[in-house]
Amino acid sequence: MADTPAVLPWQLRAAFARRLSDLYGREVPAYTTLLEVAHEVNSEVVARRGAEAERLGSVERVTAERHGAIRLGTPREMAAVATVFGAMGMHPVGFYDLREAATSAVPVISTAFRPVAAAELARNPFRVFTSMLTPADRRFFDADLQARLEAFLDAREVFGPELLVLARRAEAAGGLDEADAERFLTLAVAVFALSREPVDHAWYRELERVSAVAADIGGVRSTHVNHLTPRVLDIDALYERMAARGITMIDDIQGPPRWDGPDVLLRQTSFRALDEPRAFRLPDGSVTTDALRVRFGEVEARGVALTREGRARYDDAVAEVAARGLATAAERHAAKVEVWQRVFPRTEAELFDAGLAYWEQVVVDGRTERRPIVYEDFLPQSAAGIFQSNLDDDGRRDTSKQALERDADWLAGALERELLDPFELYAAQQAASSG
Ligand code: OOG
Ligand code: NI
Repeated sequence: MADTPAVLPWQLRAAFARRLSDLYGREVPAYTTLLEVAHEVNSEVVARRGAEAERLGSVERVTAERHGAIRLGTPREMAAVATVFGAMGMHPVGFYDLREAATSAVPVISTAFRPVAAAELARNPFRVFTSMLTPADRRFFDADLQARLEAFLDAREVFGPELLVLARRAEAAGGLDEADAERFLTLAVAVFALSREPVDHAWYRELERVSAVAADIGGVRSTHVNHLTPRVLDIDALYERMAARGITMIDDIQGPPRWDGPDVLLRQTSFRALDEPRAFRLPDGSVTTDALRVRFGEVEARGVALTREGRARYDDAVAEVAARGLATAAERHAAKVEVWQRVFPRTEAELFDAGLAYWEQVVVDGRTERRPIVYEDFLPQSAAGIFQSNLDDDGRRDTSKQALERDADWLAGALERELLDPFELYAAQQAASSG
């Protein structure tokens, strides 16, 4: 049998997450402020509430936890990133169609790469929300723009051959030796650094008129991390404290409301995208500096994973609140609380008994007890809200045109690997725990 490699997939994942976080902190200083406030809030919650605060994850795990968001252009890039994340023990889970979930022009479909085994999640839960542009969707791009966009994307090389060779080696061998690991991490992190190469001004602005997201993806010859998101134990406290530090937050906390029942799924909020200086090449060949606002900071609080039935209740509740068309964040929040009190039980035990949420059987002091399984995934409505609240312009979409069919099977084909179903993963974890 071959020797165990010196650097295991989870160690690559943890090191990648740490280096990406350092990079993003240098590029977007407000992210560092967000991390400071998140640490402050987490320590205070644990000091105040003790062990109960750690029911959904130890303070060490929660404080180290991050998700990233990246945006790519082609099936080839998606297959390449799947190989790179595969080397780190991260697998594609779930299909999200943000074209449908967003009211402004967000022409992407997405998945999340993450560890799936409970032991791997416990070692390091780093996950990356990964979106892919859909240039063939006529509601956004006419045939001429599609052709030019695809030609532009096909001509760029985001993931170089050396990185892919190392990634394949890591996946096949279950890790890398020290020297290869160092090279792999250096190359992988470099992919997501903001490029200094001048952006073609006319091309970028042409795409931007259709969709700011399309311009961010297809207007440049490289990619970059869009945001990195720490996890907090009290997102309401964090929201207030960021505002007090002078950082403008978006209006809402997306997802479930603050209420006196169990925390379910995921609550998220973000600070607005900041101006970042970027070099542009003008039609006459000269280079100038302008500002782009695409990258932002986000924070999240995680709750218990819901079953399909629980999730259907959640989706109905969100739709009911949205249908009221309320004008302010305070009104929307109050409406959510009111709906929640009607549709969700007040205790975790009732959620479990009704088959609405997943649990894991654990033995505590000789007694078996049901513990919540934490939601490790994302929410399409919240993701759309996060995308949207950071666009200055809604872009345009022609709904009289035929939508491009894209589904989980199509995405699995593009990724050249199995696309896992989050519900099945949670159900298997629950079943395994109770023998
Ligand atoms: C992704 C937006 C969605 C989340 O956490 O739901 C997201 C993006 O802006 O690329 O990050
Ligand atoms: Ni995010």
